[in-house]
Amino acid sequence: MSRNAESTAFRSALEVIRAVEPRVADAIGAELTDQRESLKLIASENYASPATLLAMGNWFSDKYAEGTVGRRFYAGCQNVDTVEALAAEHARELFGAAHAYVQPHSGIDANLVAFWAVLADRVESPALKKAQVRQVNDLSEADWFALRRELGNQRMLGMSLDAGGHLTHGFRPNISGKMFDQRSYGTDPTTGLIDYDRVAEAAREFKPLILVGGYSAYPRKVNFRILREIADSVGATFMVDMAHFAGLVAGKVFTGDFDPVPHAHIVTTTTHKSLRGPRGGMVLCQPELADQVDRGCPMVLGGPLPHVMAAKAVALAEARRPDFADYAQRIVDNAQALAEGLLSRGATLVTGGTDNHLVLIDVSGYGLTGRQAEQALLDSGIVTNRNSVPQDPNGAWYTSGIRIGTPALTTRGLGTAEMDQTAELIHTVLTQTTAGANADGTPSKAKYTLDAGLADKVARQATDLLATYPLYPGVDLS
Ligand code: DSN
Repeated sequence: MSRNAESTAFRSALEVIRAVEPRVADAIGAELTDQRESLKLIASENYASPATLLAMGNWFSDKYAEGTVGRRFYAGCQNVDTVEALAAEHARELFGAAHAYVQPHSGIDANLVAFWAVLADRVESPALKKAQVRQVNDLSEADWFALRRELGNQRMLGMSLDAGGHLTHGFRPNISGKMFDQRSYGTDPTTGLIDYDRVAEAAREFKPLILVGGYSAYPRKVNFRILREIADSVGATFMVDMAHFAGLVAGKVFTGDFDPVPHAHIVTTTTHKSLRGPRGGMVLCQPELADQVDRGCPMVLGGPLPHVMAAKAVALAEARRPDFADYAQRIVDNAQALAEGLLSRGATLVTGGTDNHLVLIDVSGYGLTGRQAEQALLDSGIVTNRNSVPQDPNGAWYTSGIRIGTPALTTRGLGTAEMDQTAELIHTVLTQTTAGANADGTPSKAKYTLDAGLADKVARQATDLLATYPLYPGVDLS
């Protein structure tokens, strides 16, 4: 396929948009420039292919298609059926899953679908059954009280947010923390690693209905075979949220005990992180949960997004190609090179390194909070996000960590040599940034000082580093 086709497609699209609201066309163009010029190290971001992006920009967006393939609540869904069935088939084949549900709009949607599927499967609730046969509007007030009573206080055990778990795994401000009586497992304070004996102990004491594995800021592999054994020992359903590392599972970097799909009863994911697809979610499950999962609409979801399901089909087809396995391996090679580069320059990393796509720097060693470090790096053209570290004294807003990941830069083609240069740039910024003070002289967790000339110099070096690896090389908007 010619590069010219990509330029023509995106240029024409912008021309059409510009005729209606030029400021939107300008913002889309500016976003491409910004993404091209910055060193994107946000562990949960990537660059979807032009084919994936284009599959979303069309009239599939106009179609309602509540229901499932071949069983819709609207007429005229034959083409939506085609793309939804294709996306599900690619997902099943790619991950070796018995069943795939590709309608969730996001990771939280996917997790909510999974939670409700497990509740419906495991909890005897006549009121829920009524709700699920699409009589939600017919439920009386007494039915709703019964539903709350029957489902309430079910227990969930997931990884704590500050140890690297996700807010949808039972964090109190999230709906998951309100739906469930929740308890969390952390990591060993010395090694930073999951202590499976402690997880087993917590499971024995708490007896959860659902044991959740998976993370968004844990830089190591997780042994899903052991977690499944723990779940089985207490009669829990084992759910894994593989949103962050789905690309490493797809690319067969995580296999055996580290592949969640053969071990978990139900697996959720987003499609836009290391998997490199469109922004969206997905649920994979074992056959006995399939019917419940397919009731995601109307329990949790409204109409699916057919344009995004089309893009999921494209991206999943891409991930089934042999070169995706090479890409997935390079993500990990790059993360390890980045970790080595930082360690050799004196940085402190949570768990002392990585064996996945992300690295968590404890920036307290530089005398900074995560917020100060994040902003100083951004001033220098390096896009990261602040993140709690285990037992973080600065909480979830200021934090003591910076999370960095390699899926995006690996997509651009950067390799291990460039990761060492990236480590040098990060280290330079962090060593040259000084924590600021509040007006009353007390230490500030947000203010900082970084010489503007140095920040500009690093930003230029970052741009130079990226120059050899253009982003969307086939797209010329000029
Ligand atoms: N926001 C995602 C992340 O950055 O990890 C998770 O939801």
